[in-house]
Amino acid sequence: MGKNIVEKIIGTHLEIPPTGPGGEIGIRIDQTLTQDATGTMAYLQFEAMGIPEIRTELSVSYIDHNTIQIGYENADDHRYLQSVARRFGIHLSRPGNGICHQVHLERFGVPGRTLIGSDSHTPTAGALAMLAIGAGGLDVALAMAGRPFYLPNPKVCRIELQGRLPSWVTAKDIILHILGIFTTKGNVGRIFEYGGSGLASLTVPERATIANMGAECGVTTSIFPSDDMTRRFLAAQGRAKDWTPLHADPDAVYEGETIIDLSRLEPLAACPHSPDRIRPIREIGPLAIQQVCIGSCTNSSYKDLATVAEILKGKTVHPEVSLIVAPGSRQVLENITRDGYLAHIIAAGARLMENACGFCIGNSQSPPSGAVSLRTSNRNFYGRSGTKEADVYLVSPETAAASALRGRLTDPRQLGMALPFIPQPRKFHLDDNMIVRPLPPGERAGVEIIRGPNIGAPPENTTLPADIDGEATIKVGDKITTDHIIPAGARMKYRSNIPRYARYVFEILDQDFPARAIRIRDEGRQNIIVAGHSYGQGSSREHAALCPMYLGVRVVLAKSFERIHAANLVNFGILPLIFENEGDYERLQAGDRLRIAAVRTILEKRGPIRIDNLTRGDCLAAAYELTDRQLALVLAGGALRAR
Ligand code: MIC
Ligand code: SF4
Repeated sequence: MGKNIVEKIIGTHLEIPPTGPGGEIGIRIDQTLTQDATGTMAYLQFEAMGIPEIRTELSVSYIDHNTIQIGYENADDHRYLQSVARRFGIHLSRPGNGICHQVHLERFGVPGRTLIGSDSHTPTAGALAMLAIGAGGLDVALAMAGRPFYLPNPKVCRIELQGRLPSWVTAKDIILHILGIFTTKGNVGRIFEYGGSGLASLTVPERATIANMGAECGVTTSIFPSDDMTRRFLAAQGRAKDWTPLHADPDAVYEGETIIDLSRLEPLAACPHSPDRIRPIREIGPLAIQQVCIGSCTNSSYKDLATVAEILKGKTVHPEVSLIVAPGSRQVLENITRDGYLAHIIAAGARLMENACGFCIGNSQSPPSGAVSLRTSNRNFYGRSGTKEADVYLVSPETAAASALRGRLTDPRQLGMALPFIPQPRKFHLDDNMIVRPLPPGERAGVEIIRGPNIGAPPENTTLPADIDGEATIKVGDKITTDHIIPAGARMKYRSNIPRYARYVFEILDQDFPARAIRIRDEGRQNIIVAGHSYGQGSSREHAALCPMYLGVRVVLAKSFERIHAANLVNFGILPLIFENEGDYERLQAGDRLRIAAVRTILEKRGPIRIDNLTRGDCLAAAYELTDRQLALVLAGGALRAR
């Protein structure tokens, strides 16, 4: 029987075979990436493991998220990261060099290799036929230490792209269409593998847009074949030697197939406040807009910005609109500058931002209250932009540029101009002078690691108590994202200081949560979070587990979980439980006193969990989908303690 691309890569990297149906596998990791907002904690954890240097082929530490540097915290984090990189043999991409996923695609990604990154959009590198997966920082630290990475044995679904996109319809519209089909929930454990005749006209950066936003579907990753397009991209990056072909066998087997005829697609938008609320632009109509942000790891490639420049050329942004442009990398910025495109963008009145995450994570360019903001990024979760009362729509760069000129949501086909032709450069202007290479092995040991006052040791959990005597400290609904659990934006500068950052747990839903949780924790009881479906959607930030853990959360009882967050909960010794009967969710209220008698013994024997609701004189059944490895971590109080 033939193999698909995922099976081929897993086949050459498998270290721990599947533990039965629905079980997990362990694979060897060739490359890792971190970014600064999750990286400090990942490296603190790596340090705690006492390993002298990394054991991967390549590990890169990017500084791209917290580049604002108001106060000393971000700058101290950057200095810590730089010293850690020198000490352990890690490449460092300095602030200003670009967004991790864009730079990794340009400079480091290699077809057929495995990559994990402490960022949920790590699958972007699937555009280069890598098996690239987002994970919590602790999992990345373990991979750097040479340990296998565990993932649910994947269900590989084929997405067949046929035909060609019509003019003005883009890769962003393809992935928005896919989000409309698959939505943001119910895809845990799946991998999307792309194939079909439609790939012939999709360049690597366009494939990267699609792979990037697969993360919003909640899939483990997305992957494309390595074909002639891949070869041309790597050659343009001066890395032709990194290319090898990689295709699915003709008789490969999949768990399902979805066929998309590209010629039938049209410009789309994801409406507030979820990336799967997809509607055609023509149907939404000419909504007045106040802000347009072009950039992020989804849409900030050379072609994206060159197209935007051609649309803006000789025109001026609408007087009511603030147009923000943030290139994905310094390479993109240098190339659009040399080729003359940047001048058109600036002349049209765009505000040029640093090559960094910036607006996408809400640490700058929050829109005015009640505003409509069009963004080319990947997430429009409630409050993520930094303005709760703003409506964020996710669109293609073409739609964004057309709308910035008109001051209203505009289908770019209405511009009445021919689609600009942007030739793919045969060779990009290349410059790696903002990548600090590792020191030779003999010189690493003496490097001093520099820690500022904001950088604290990662807190550890205690072993799971014999009984849970807890309270439903908060009850939340469906699709609670990690942005709800622990905000990024202006709060992100406390990423290396858990006691401080923990003050913002559930800030946008319930500002009293931390004080309540600390009171219960200090009474020697446990906090329990009660949630609906897809708890923990979105980012990989392990702080969404670590900060609740610090506040004494021991159990999350939900209808379902997203993959990365569930893994993070287990890594920090928090027990993820699932309602056996979803109806029980309604019978439980915030503030209810909950007891799980003999929880340790029951888990050790894999017995059924019963939760007594002492407030209502009620009881309910809960399930747990934990492998033996995960169960051991929960009992031990997390992966750092279980080593
Ligand atoms: C995001 O887009 O939400 C982030 C910020 O990149 C996160 C990582 C983080 O919270 O640091 C992600 O996607 O994993
Ligand atoms: Fe950065 Fe936004 Fe991409 Fe996250 S989604 S890595 S914040 S650009």
